[in-house]
Amino acid sequence: MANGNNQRPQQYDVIVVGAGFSGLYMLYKLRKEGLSAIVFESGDNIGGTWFWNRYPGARCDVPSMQYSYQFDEQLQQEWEWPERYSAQPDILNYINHVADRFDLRRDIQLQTWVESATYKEEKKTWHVKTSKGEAIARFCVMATGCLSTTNTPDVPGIKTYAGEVFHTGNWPKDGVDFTDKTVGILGTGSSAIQSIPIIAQQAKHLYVFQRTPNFSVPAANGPTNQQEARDIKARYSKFRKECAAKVTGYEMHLNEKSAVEVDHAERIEEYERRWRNGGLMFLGAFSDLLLNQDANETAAEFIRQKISSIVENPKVAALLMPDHKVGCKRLCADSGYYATFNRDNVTLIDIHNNPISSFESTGLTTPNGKWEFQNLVLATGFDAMTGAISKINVTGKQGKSLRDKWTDDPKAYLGLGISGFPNLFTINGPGSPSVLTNMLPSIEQHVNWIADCINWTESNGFKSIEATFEAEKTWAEHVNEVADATIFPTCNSWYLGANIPGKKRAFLPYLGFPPYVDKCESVARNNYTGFEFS
Ligand code: N01
Repeated sequence: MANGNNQRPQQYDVIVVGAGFSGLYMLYKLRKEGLSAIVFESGDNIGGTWFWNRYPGARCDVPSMQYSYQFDEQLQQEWEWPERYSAQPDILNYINHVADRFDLRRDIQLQTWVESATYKEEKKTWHVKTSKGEAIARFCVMATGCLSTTNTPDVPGIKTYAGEVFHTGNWPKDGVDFTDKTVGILGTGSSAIQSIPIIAQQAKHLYVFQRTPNFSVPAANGPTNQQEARDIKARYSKFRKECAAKVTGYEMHLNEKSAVEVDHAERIEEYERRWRNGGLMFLGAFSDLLLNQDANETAAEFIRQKISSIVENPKVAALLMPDHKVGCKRLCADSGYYATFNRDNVTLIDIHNNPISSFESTGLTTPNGKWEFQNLVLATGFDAMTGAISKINVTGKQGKSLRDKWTDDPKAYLGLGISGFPNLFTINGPGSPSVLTNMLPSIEQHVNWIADCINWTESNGFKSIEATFEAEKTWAEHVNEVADATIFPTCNSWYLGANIPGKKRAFLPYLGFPPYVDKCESVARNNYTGFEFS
């Protein structure tokens, strides 16, 4: 545990920041390696993303049998997932089970906000200051999550709004009862698309303020297919390896054919099949949906037709139709989202053509009218990938601030190490596949790599390891080069940092789990090329 204010800082081999999926497995792994570690967590319990995102309808869009740890065979054999796509309480339950099963809690300090982390060059150690004291370690691992710093938009007058305000990414623990309330929701990304159908069932009236419509496909969630689960468990480790060989690190059932080379009937049949089966596998309908704009347009048009067939009011349907490429903003998976706009108690308000002029104490005004509501839900997303670390005052060599560095240039070598910041590792940092993949295998791959790297550094008698400026630069160029060959840069998304005013536009995640893993393994095999040691 960290000390109180008057004691000497506790010393560890490694300090880990964050007790979500990444931090928990990092702790488990470090212990296995015989290293001492402490995890600092700001929440009053563990779970990270799945602790904070308790909004109605919060659910994972990667199938449960894949969105789980694979490091322990017995765990993956014994655990039973109730649904095809897990709801937030079930995932949190699983995380808590893992923490107890592996006795992790004794090295996790909750309700501890990490204020700063400072690298002491002469000692080659990290000094971490928290809300509860100080601690020192040779290594520091940021397991702070890719989508954990909420974005609260700076709309004029928003602070004068007098009703209760809830952010989907920081939802009250005891839930919110919207019964008989008029509710406004700002944003129409994944979080909104999941919560809108449920809030609409409760609220007296729901106003949905939409700046950009999003593509969504049915999740087709339901109870776990027991036969399918048994089949996977019978060959779990082989199944995991097969998934790791997919570009996204999960099974997309990618069709090798091109959307523009098959005839219309075959194309529609494939889209219909995917639409019925549900989930993000829709993007695997053809091999070129993320690569070729014409191919992508066929999928976009298919979804627009679906919107038009579901939503009864043609004007509302037209407003819900995105004009960007499918997948350039993350595709959403829903349970009854479009049909919710057929309800009498739901109103869609376009704030793209008629932006919010201002908030007032009872609601907000657009050029088209004044909208009053008792509760406001902000489903306005996150400062992704760099936001959480940038909130901590991280100071590296020569007193350089990581926040300043990332303001100009948000990059990390392999999303793992940062030049100027020795002995600091990021799990799923900028330049890692992370958010374009199934997060769980990505997390485990990073943790395993970091643990091996720490071991190698120490066993070779080095006191510090640092990504070189050149390796970091070359990797970031490669990340962007790969993205430029896809449809990803064609719209404003959080992948590009475009949702945060003033944030430098750069494609943050790396597309391609298998080549990424190969690269990391090759770097390690060759005595950590791109890193320097002292
Ligand atoms: O956030 P978002 P999210 N005025 O950034 C709008 C993961 N996730 O929390 O597009 C008005 O996608 C913004 O509008 P625009 C998943 O990776 C996964 O929904 O910028 N509107 C947008 O509509 C996901 O992609 C799951 O024009 C403003 C919305 O707010 C990621 O988290 C579930 C605004 C934000 O959408 C983030 O999703 C949930 C402003 N000033 C989340 N600022 C699953 O596994 C922002 N908006 C299923």
